[in-house]
Amino acid sequence: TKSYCNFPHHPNHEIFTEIYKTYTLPVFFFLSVNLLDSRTVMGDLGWIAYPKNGWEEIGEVDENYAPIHTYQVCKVMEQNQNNWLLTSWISNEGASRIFIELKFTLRDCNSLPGGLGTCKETFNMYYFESDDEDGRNIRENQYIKIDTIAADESFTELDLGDRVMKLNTEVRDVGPLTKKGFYLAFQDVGACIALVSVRVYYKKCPSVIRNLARFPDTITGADSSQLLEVSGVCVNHSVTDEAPKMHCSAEGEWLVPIGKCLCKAGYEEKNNTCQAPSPVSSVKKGKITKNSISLSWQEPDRPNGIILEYEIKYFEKDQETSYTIIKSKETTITADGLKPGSAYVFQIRARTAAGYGGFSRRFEFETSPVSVAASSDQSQIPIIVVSVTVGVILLAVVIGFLLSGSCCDHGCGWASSLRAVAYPSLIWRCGYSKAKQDPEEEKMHFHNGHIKLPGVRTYIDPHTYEDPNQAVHEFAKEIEASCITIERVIGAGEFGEVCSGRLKLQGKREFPVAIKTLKVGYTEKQRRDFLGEASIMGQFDHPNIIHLEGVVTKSKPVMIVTEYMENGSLDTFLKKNDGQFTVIQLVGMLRGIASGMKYLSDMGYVHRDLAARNILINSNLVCKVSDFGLSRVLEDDPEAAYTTRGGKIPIRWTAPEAIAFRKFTSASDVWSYGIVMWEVMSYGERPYWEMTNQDVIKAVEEGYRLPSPMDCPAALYQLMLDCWQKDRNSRPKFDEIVSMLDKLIRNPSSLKTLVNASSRVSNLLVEHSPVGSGAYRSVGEWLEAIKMGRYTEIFMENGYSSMDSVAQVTLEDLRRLGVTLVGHQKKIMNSLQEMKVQLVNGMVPL
Ligand code: ACK
Repeated sequence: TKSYCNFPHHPNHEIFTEIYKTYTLPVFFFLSVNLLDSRTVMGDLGWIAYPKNGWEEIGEVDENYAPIHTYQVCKVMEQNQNNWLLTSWISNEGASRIFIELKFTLRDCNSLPGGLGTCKETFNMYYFESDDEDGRNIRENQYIKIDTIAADESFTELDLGDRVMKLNTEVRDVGPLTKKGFYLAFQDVGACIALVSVRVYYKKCPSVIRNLARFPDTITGADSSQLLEVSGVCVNHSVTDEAPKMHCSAEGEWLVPIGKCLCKAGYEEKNNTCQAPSPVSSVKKGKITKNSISLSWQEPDRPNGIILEYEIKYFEKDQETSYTIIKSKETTITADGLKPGSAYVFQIRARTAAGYGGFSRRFEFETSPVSVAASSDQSQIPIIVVSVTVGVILLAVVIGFLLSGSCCDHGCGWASSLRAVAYPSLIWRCGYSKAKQDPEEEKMHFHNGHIKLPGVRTYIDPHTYEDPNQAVHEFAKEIEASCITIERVIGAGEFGEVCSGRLKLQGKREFPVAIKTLKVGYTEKQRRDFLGEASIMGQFDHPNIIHLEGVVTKSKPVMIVTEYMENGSLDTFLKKNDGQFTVIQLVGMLRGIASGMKYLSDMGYVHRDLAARNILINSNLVCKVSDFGLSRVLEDDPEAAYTTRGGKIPIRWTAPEAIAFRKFTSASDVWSYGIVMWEVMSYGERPYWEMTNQDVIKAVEEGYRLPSPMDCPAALYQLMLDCWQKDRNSRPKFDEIVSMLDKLIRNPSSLKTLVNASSRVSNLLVEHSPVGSGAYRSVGEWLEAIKMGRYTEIFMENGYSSMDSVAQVTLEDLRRLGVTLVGHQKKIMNSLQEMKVQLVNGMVPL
């Protein structure tokens, strides 16, 4: 039988090496922990074949003389084959779900010379659990079948000739496991197989620090859809704000962080720790001789504890590899034993009980040259003059300090100009103006008809301030323009460009920000409206609300500075990443938005323009509500259209009562939230597609609602429908939405039930849905309609040029065509399924 098999690895070593290269390419296994990898076992695998003349190990070695454990069997000519290959005992190391990855080649039966009725193209994989190594020899029927394994790619004589390697990779998972380990078994029933490698592994979510909480290495759950809720432990010097939790998915990903820790008073957050003092920022030289340099410095701006000592590192310029460290409890030192006339670089850092802070920037000073030191007293005159001048300036600075506070506190007056002369580095020290830091406390001083209830913060409409500038400075910190570096323009806002850049505040590391600018030539009203957004945003403090860093009003251009959200607006982001997220990830985004909206509604703030385009998303996929325009007639929203009553409203997102009689409430925000849910689950599809605003108003009034997005869990679609109840009092409140989403996240199997194709169809606004819009004239039109236009060419090239031929496409075909993203496969298959349902119902002819 060997002649039929002629496996590429045996005896043709050259071809084998090619296979080996293929399968040793790095894949994604960084979250998996191997329990067995036959490729890396140097000695005997200890596997048993039964009967003895069935599976056989091929005693090959690779180019490094490492053994290659490949087993083959090829009894395709003989009847009733039942060949077992049993592995040795594999400990599961506490994992309750394990994965088995098989690499194998399989001979195509059709390619064998005629009459091979006995030839098979599959084999079976089994397992048997046991607590120890006894039990491998139990009877076959006690093994539990995992699956029948078929090849995606079988090879023929022709392939051998072409040396085309068709190595199959199949992965199966098994769980829940209840014992300490298990055996695997491979049963051949008459195929021509070479089992090239077996890898057994489990997955885990690796330990991580998020929101200042440490989450341990966590083995994934037993169920493939299970999310394990894991509690985090606050890092040193931090305390719980809201109990930190995350969810470890079956794929080994951390999802849906909830809660956070905060650094204790006196500590600041740095690289996920609350550890250390801030760097020393100002270092002055003192006496300098030809062999020594004296230095003094000030305590770090933020010691974050008691400074125990300083570490001073110095080295001769360009000789960094050889440096000296001095430790000192004082804020002065003298470095001696230096070379005359040479430049030295100094860096200083402080240590508290929490450890060392970062080093200061490099300060460079030069020792006196020999000639100067050795020369007459006269040569010292310039030094004395300089010293006296510096002394005078220093005195002026000290007085300046006493009189006017710091430059960054009050703008740069005469004192700061002097300081700029004396300490060039100081003019870069930036900070906030003395704006009131805690609006809660300050609110007591500003009546404006608002009474602060204990424990309940309420939103104050900036309109209630006679002087809008007062409102801005009540809630927003003034930032000096010199603290901001603008890097690039990222978009256009109503009032001017939106830029990305960096903000460097005193005692803080520089960090990225978004900067909205007010264009030149603005009117007073435009300025007021522009800054109004900051007055609103500045009142909020929530992880799902865009955070205001501050405003620049004292110089031009006027700017609003917010945290930077790497992935920009949610609608664009989802469109760009169509089909790429798990349902849990999407629900995580929705949970964040709902949580932000709950906060806003608790504050008594009605958003009025909640839509995916007004949600920003960062690199951790955290969504934050943004766009708090003061003129809540939505001048700046391109989606907003004038209603018959003259208001400007984003019709598709707005509740009927708000459109009809401007009844904007948190309940109308809930309606909009339902539309956002729909946008998210359909990856940024436009609500009601290309229907006109008038048609949308009419359809909604007549009781039509958007159909479920494709692949949408029924529970989520039900929640959308609840948000779109005509009676606003029947809609859920945001806190109920948050609880509902939390429940779904904790119990992901509840998300498995999808809205089925036929009920989706019956609920469609049929004439407007791209999927339901019936007879597509071409394959291209159909693929475009479901946003899969990128595959049109591949379909056409492979003979799927008519809708009739497309109707026959199977999942296997899609894979063969190179549609490898599961999200895309689902989208295409569901659309086909839907068209078939419509056909059966006689609704839409194909
Ligand atoms: O979709 P985008 O990239 O995200 O394009 C728009 C653009 O500016 C005009 O609004 C982006 N944008 C607005 N605020 C921020 C922010 N805080 N972080 C990052 N991008 C932002 C938005």
